[in-house]
Amino acid sequence: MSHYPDAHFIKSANAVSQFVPDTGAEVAVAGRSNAGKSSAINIIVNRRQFARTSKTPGRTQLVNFFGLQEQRRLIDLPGYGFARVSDKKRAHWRNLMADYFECRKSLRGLFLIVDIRRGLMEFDQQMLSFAELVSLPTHVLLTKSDKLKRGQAATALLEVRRELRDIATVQQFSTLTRLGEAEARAQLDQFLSESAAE
Ligand SMILES: Nc1nc2c(ncn2[C@@H]2O[C@H](COP(=O)(O)OP(=O)(O)OP(=O)(O)O)[C@@H](O)[C@H]2O)c(=O)[nH]1
Ligand SMILES: [Mg+2]
Repeated sequence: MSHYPDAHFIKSANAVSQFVPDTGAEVAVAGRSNAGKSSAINIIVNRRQFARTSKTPGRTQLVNFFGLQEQRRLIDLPGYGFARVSDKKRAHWRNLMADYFECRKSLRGLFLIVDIRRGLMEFDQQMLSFAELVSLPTHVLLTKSDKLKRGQAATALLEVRRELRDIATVQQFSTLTRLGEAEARAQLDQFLSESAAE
């Protein structure tokens, strides 16, 4: 059964004016294109193809709002670092992200999805700096852990934990083996139950 039986898609937004009302609490999921954001959401919510996944990078190009419960939302953000888009589209993406992060009072936490084989890349670092600047609690999911041998995955985790210092927490994750599922869910629940920052 789904951890959130009433989970549902609310809407996709391409501009601030289309965002859902900024009340209650929400958690955003960000990361490089194709890192596995939508897949991670599906595992955490325990629903297949709840958020649409794709082998083609750049699948999620809008800010997608999902309702988990009354006044509790999960946001699937468009991936960054996708090379094959025009400068115009990239600028639009940047502005949309900046608008989202700057305006959402209901934002309680950020899940940063990182491919464990790549580690933290430039865009991830930028996202982390931003989260730190606005004191947004952040949790990194090192996903696709199934693609590495156990020892290699453990080393990658230590390396990222060292780089993050106390900026964010981090864990291994895999949508294939469902490694880290319970830990990720507990983190989501914790973010959503936190009260708004003053
Ligand atoms: N082996 C493995 N494959 C994964 C995992 N997570 C995601 N994938 C695959 O990676 C690809 C991209 O996954 P998505 O969830 O669509 O990635 P995304 O970050 O939402 O991508 P965009 O929306 O394009 O930015 C798909 O082919 C997934 O099946 C994982 O933990 N293990
Ligand atoms: Mg996606």
